[in-house]
Amino acid sequence: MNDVITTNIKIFLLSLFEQDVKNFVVSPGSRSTPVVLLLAELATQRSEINIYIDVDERSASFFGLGLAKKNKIPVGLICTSGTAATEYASAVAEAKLSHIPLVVITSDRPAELSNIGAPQAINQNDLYHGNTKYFVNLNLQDDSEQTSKYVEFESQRTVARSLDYPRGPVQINLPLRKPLMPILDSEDPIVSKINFNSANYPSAVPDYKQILADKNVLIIAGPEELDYHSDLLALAERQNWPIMADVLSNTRNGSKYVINNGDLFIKTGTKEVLDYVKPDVILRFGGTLVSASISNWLKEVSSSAEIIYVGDHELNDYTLSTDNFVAGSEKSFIKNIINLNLNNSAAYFEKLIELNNFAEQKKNELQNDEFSELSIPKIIDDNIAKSSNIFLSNSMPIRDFENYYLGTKTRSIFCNRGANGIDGVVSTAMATGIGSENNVLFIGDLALFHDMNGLMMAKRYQIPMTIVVSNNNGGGIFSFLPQSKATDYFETLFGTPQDLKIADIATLYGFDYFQVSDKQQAINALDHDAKQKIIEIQSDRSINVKQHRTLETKFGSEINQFVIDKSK
Ligand SMILES: Cc1ncc(C[n+]2csc(CCOP(=O)(O)OP(=O)(O)O)c2C)c(N)n1
Repeated sequence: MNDVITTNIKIFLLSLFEQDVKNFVVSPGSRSTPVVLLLAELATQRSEINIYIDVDERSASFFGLGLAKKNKIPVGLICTSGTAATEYASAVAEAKLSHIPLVVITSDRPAELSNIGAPQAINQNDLYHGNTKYFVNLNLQDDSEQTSKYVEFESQRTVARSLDYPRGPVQINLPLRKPLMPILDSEDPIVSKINFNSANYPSAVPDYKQILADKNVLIIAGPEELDYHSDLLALAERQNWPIMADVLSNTRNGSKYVINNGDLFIKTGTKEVLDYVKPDVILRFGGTLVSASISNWLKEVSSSAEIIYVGDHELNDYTLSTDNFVAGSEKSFIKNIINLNLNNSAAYFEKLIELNNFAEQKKNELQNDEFSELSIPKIIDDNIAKSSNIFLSNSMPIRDFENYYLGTKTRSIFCNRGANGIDGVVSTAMATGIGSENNVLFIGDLALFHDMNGLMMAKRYQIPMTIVVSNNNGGGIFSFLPQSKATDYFETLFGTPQDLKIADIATLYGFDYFQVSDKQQAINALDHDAKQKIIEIQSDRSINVKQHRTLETKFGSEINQFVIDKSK
């Protein structure tokens, strides 16, 4: 016979399993004992269950975020009571903003140990308030059939809530009373799957034919975790609409409909260029754009262009420029408009693509084979396996990829771009590398130091990973910002050089290490068959700013001239 705690925890875990929670990241502790022991036992019976162990809850939560990002199914995080649970806060905030389903399971003291000074007892009720979609305190120790039925229902519904659009994190708090040892090798209760279906998606789209017919339509594809990229490309092809593709849209894959230089056009273009690219209608997909220039431009063009924003992004639009929100499935929306007969000419599409091709060629000529931070995106793209994933850190790696990554292959590109944190980048990247043979993380020195514990997971699970570190000894982004003029204080407050040796980090975690100072060395290092390696590229923050600005100025005058010539 099972005791109550064993029965209800088994029901809880089987319920999670029924709702597809099969990956768990567990951090050790005492209060979670019955949950993790029964989970470990369940994993011996169900091969689909994977349990990853990470002693650092902060890193564990980002690792869970990475697993959910990659596999697009919810991941369970399990920790003990106390500050362990607060360590999850940053990853939970990121998950909320980037719509990643995380099921955060926090073990807790029982009610009678609250607020009386019991050890390791903090207030865990709705701990991530505002950053989770749902919170429930699940009492597993009431000896009643009704409680067991409730556990079965509520744990399944909570997972469903994490998957309900827009997806996001949920917290299940488990107050547990001693004795905490469950009965192992005992019979499993029967748990049935409950189906949660959504009828929210529009089955028919309002009459967009009127808005879209005979118009210059520009698709803007923003960062996206969901899988509708091929539908979007098919739409572009069918209707002859160009796609201005954010680097995180996962649509930069060599399609001739894709414009990868949107940020540079808008950042460096004169009024003539902006007029040249101006559409009548913008169809927006995906989340907040990496490019601040395109976001600002949206505000300007909204006075003359109709902007339709499609998707499950909580109707978020910080540019405040949308005229029509279409909340719901992008796939359904695309299905509804792809075959509309809109009588569009291909002229707008052709002129934008021509401009983009010219821009791409000029950009490469202007870089002139110089080895700099600017050249890293292309070197990485040209010299890693076709199937390799790329994880980009904030802040310069993602920005440089936005501008200098053409994208000719079908790759998954990841970044923690909900809250743009430099915390947890290594841990998240490691998880996205699980199950893939080739993975690259491109990161700055500070973000690497911030989350060095993430490398423990690489070592423990032998995750194949090439880490390319652009080491400019501090925060490179700040040299682009107005505070760089406060020279008396800048280095101390913003530059923050750490003078740490990256080679020592490689040694500590068992990575091979390469320091490269020219393009050929970088290519050789990328090509090296070490399964786990760190490639360090040293650079200088002030030279880096100059290189960016010089290239942008030259690029701007080339495209301005191109547009003037075309308009003659
Ligand atoms: C958790 C967190 N703390 C601080 C910041 C602010 N921040 C943004 S970029 C940055 C510096 C990053 O430096 P590095 O990783 O070396 O990359 P680089 O800017 O040189 O490309 C900082 C501190 C942040 N985004 N997230």
